[in-house]
Amino acid sequence: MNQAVTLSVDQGVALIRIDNPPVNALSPEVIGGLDAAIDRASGDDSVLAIVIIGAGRTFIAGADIKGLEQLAWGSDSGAPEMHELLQKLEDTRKPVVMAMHGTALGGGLEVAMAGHYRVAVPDALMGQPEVNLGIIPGAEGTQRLPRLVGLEKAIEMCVSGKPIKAADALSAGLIDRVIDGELAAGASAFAREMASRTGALPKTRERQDKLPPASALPGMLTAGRDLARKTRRNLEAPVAVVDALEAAATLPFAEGCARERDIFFRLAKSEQAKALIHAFFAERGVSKVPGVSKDTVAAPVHRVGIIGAGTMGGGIAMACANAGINVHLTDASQEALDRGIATIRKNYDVSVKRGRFTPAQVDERMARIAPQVGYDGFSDVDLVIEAVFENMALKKQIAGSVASQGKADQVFATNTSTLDIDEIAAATGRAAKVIGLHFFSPANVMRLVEIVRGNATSPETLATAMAVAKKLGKVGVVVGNGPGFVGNRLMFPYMYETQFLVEEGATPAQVDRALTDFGMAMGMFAVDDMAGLDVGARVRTALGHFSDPRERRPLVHERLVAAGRLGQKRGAGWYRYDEPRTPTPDPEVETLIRSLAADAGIEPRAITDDEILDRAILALVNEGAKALEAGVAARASDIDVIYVNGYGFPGWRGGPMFYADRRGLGEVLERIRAFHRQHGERWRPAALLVDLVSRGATFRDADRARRT
Ligand code: T1G
Repeated sequence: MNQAVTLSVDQGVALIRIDNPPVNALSPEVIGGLDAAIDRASGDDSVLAIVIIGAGRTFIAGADIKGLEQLAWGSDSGAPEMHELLQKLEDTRKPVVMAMHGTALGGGLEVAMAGHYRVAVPDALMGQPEVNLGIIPGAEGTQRLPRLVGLEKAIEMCVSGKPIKAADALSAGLIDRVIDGELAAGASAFAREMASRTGALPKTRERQDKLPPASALPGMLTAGRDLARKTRRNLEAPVAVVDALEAAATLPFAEGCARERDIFFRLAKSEQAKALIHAFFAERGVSKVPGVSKDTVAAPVHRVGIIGAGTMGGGIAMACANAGINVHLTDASQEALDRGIATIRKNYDVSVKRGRFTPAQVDERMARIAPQVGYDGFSDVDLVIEAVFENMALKKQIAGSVASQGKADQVFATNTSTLDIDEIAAATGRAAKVIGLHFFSPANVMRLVEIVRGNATSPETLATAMAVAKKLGKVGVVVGNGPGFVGNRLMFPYMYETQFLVEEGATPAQVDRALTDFGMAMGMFAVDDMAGLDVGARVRTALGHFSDPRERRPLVHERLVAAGRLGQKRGAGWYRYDEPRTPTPDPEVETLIRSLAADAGIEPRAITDDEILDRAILALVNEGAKALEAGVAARASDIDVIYVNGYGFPGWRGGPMFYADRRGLGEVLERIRAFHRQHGERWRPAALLVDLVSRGATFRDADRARRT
């Protein structure tokens, strides 16, 4: 036994408690402690049955991912050695009952499946999320899970990586009982019941009854591989996990486990595992903000006032209502308000059709959103979020009239994506309570929120905004107040590069295909059409881009706007949209591009996909380095989190800065220097990049140096 695992005996039940905060990860101490505890309980004649339970907020949330990170980067010391413990658990002669609350994930569920029985509280979550880290279950989970829930359910759980709730687990055969009352007591009672039974204890590894007949196998495996390829595009692990699950249905248990291990270790050192584990810790790292400690008091937020019921305001209202927060939603006119509420209702109806919410849940959420004209009650809300269209004068007027009326600890947030937070804050007379909360459309879906820190924003206001982002289930990344903050600041050089490429000979479709082949969720031209070309034009003007006449400026975008081709909402932009959201290349646009380029003396040439990718992605990287230099981004990993969660950058590449590291900053700098020679000032390499290359360092090294 050790600090991480304790044992107590009560009325014949040995209660083995795992206590390894914050999430009872399977560290070597936990594995060693469990092993010793089982030995003790097995050897104690007063013990009739054993219950294994987690202390704190959860059962075991998996192997220690810090160890997996070491394994991914080459040291074998991080590999979880679990086989002996699992065998010992299963071969114990006294009933072993796994009692689950919070999350039983990855290695945690694998430990649970080696027990003879499993019980859980109703809101416990159980799953094999390993594919989200670029690996597969490595502790015999791919061999035991199909034996408990059948091959199809096992494939669904392992390919999606999504956890299931206790009720689903019970009907699937993963657990034996749902415990409504106090878990330890309920599990102990269940264990005594099992101990009173005669007959052999059920060993999962010996179960065959749930495995499919050989005749059904090919169909299930094909469906599984199709599911993996369709729903987890470009990811290796979801396809590989089906191979391991196949072994469960075709090989004896021990051979199946060996097959699993081979696949596990091959993937554990893969580039995708490195990238996805980086993304995991990068996302957790955003909560470490200089000046904001665990002791900084965040004001509680139970009531929010949202100004503007348009696309953004409506989406933010839904995100708040989904998180159980009451919302006052206002707009300038009853008509605008009604339109906003109707859109919210329509979006919820779509969620019901997709099975995300029940009609009752929608009614509950709609009841939380109180539409009103005027600001009645706004002085008492905990947080005001202003989401009116991008106009400084209007935002300052609203900030001045609303924020100045607010109760003392009220926070005023603006959803601006381009405007100066400090200027808006100055209009309130209480700048310490003002912050930027930059949501991404659709705000009820997109996980990212840029939390924009103004010069006067207090640590408490920052802590409150970070807590609100977490409560909304968002990833809140704190950024500095600069033009375009971080996300948009990087996106513009990326977008302009794609527009220059089509002037030089590529087509929008070729550029977008190269980007989606690279793994981007959408090509840049399709994104521009979805967001609306007029929005891009307004932001460009607001940020003062191309105010220097010597600068090369894109030729086509403003002509499309002038022609009313604003994108999807007008059925035409860079593409034509006969079907609502299906882009079709439009020869009219290609003719326009060619003629404007010719007028500007630009000779069309053949452009490779490699050049497209380098000019687009490396524009992101170079600007990212400049954002770090300017201090608007605190860490390179924050930029990765912003691009993976807000701009459709592939998580399996870790994010633009991680991608550059893996590619080799030396090669990246060389390419950028070549573009600088060819295309001029806009490609001047960032000083930070030049410095890192000169020291043979990476963005990851720079982040680590910042942490110390
Ligand atoms: N290992 C190490 N640290 C972990 C961890 C883990 N498995 N899970 C969480 N943490 C840390 C996290 O970094 C953060 O630290 C703190 O806990 C709180 O996390 C053999 C090989 C459990 C649902 O993929 O999904 O088992 O920032 O902010 O929002 O087959 O954490 O405070 O310093 O996310 O309440 C499989 C990963 C591993 C689950 C809780 N397991 N974790 O969410 O808190 S692979 C997973 C989560 C495996 C086996 C294989 C979530 C959570 P810090 P948090 P949360």
